[in-house]
This record gives sequence, C-alpha cells and structure tokens, in this order.
Amino acid sequence: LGEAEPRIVGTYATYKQMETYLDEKAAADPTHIKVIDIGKTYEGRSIKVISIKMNPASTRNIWIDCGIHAREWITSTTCIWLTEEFINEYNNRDPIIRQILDKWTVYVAPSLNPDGYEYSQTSGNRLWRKNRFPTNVLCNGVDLNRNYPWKWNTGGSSTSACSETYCGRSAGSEIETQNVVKFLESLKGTWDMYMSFHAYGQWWFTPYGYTTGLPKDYQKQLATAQAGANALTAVRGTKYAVGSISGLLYIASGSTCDWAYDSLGIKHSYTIELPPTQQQSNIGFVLPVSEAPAVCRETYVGMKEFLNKVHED
Ligand code: ING
Ligand code: ZN
Repeated sequence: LGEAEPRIVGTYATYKQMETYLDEKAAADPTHIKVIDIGKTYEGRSIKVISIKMNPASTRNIWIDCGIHAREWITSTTCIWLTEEFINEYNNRDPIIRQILDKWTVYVAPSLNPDGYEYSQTSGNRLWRKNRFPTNVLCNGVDLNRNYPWKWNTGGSSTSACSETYCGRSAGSEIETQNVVKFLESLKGTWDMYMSFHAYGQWWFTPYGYTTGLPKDYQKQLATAQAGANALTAVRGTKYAVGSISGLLYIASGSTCDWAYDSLGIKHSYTIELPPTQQQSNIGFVLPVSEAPAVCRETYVGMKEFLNKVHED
C-alpha cells in the first residue's frame, strides 16, 4: 500500500494511474483523505477529486483543478505533485502548510477532462484540447473552458463545432462541466479560493476573461497573485506575468475562472498558465518530462506563499 503509485509523482501518468494514486492516498489516511467521484465523462470515466481535510472542524474549502484541456499534461502532473506535498508537508509539520490545511479542506481535481487526456495520450493526436463529445459527423469536442454557464458565448469563443474554442450547444451543455458545476455549487458559500491550472505561457491570471473590465477585487487579487509569483520566481528564476486574462492574453468567455468569481462568488479566483513561455512555442504543450519535477517544485513554492496570503486576507 502506498508503494506502487507514488512513482507517478513528477511524471506524465495515465488517468488510471492517477486514479490509483488518489485511492492509495485515501487508503493510507482514510480519516482525513477521501476520493470523491463527482460524475462521469461522456465516455464513462469518473471525474475524481481528492479531498484533504486534516482539521475535522474546518468548515471552509479551497479548490484546485487541472487538465481541463487535454494536451496540457504538465497541469495534471502539478495537481498530483501538490497533493503529495500538501499531505507530506502537513505530516512533516511544515508550519505554513499546517496553517493552510488546518484552515481549509483542500479539494484537488487532477483532470477535469479525462477523456481528452487519454485521447491525447493514445490516439497519436498529442495536441488534442477539447473533450470528446461527438458534436457532428465532422468534428468532436467542446472546449470545456468556454462552456461554463457565465457570460457564455459572449466573445472569444466559437460556435463552430470544428473550432478549438467551440463553446458547445448551450451554456453548461457538457457533462464534464455539469459535474464540476454541481459539485462546486453544492458547497457554494464555503469556497475561499478557486485555482485552475493550464499551460502554457507563464501567466498568473485574475478575472476577467469575458470582458476587459476589471472586477472590484482586482487590486487584492493582483497583490495576492503577485506574492505567489514572486515566491515561485525566487526558486530558480522562472518569470510569470500577473494580471487579468483579457488584459494580458485575450477575451475568452465561458471559462471556469469567471464563473467561479462571478457566479460562485469566490473572491480569490485565478488561472495559472504553467511553463514554457509563449516565446518557447517550439516546446509549447510538449514540455519534456525531464522538466516536470522542477516546474512542479517551483509551482508548489508559489502556491504555498499564495495560499498563505489568501489565508491572511
Ligand atoms: N489558455 C486559456 C484558454 O482557455 C484562459 C486562457 C484562461 C482563458 C482563463 C480564459 C480563462 O484559452 C489555454 N492555454 O488554454
Ligand atoms: Zn488550457
């Protein structure tokens, strides 16, 4: 027990290996750690979330998701790495991690799009982004980060099924979206932080994506994200740009980040784009696995300082 799957930490694992990893974490400490099946994908896989509740009296929650886009493998590796570090460092009595996990139950979803992830690993189409819903005879897939039910289809997404940013037939049309929405809404009012990991570009994004307007919490979000990015950079010089999605990148509606902020009301709502940089587009989504541990390590350090700052707020 707990021997087989820790080996996947820092690698590009299969979805099945990640599920086994989560199960082993829960089996090793069933009092504090649970695996929740929040519902199926189109192809019938279960979307799994690990909950780490070290303090039985904690009533507040934070959420971290990865892998909403199939090809962004480094994000799932990061979610597994963060899970491993949170549990180990809590048990090692790291004072900051203790403070974080004594305050919050942490929910980590290593893949919000396991059908797409598996497809990108097995079909030969390494650069697949969307889910696998068969939209029409020509094209599969909805962009799940354009499908969330807030300001859906209001810009920066496409209504063409073959587009990489196809927003789907309606707001929240996809079963993968519905399961996440249902789960997060079931705990509405208890969330203090929402983080969604993407790749690539080295950005630490705040809302909004749907508009160039800025939310009322922007200054606080910017300072909190900047603190995380600074701590990350201090590890080995990896630079992140911090600011709103629309300000730094482009307009995009129907994303998780805007939905979490506006619809769920989570003041601290963010999206991180992991390495490489936009200039390293020759690498792009295909980050060598040899670089994964260093990316995960610095991201953990950044997240720890960031959560410390959210905690102070
Ligand atoms: N980039 C994101 C995308 O979905 C993004 C950028 C983040 C848009 C947050 C909206 C909200 O296009 C990648 N690489 O997927
Ligand atoms: Zn993405």
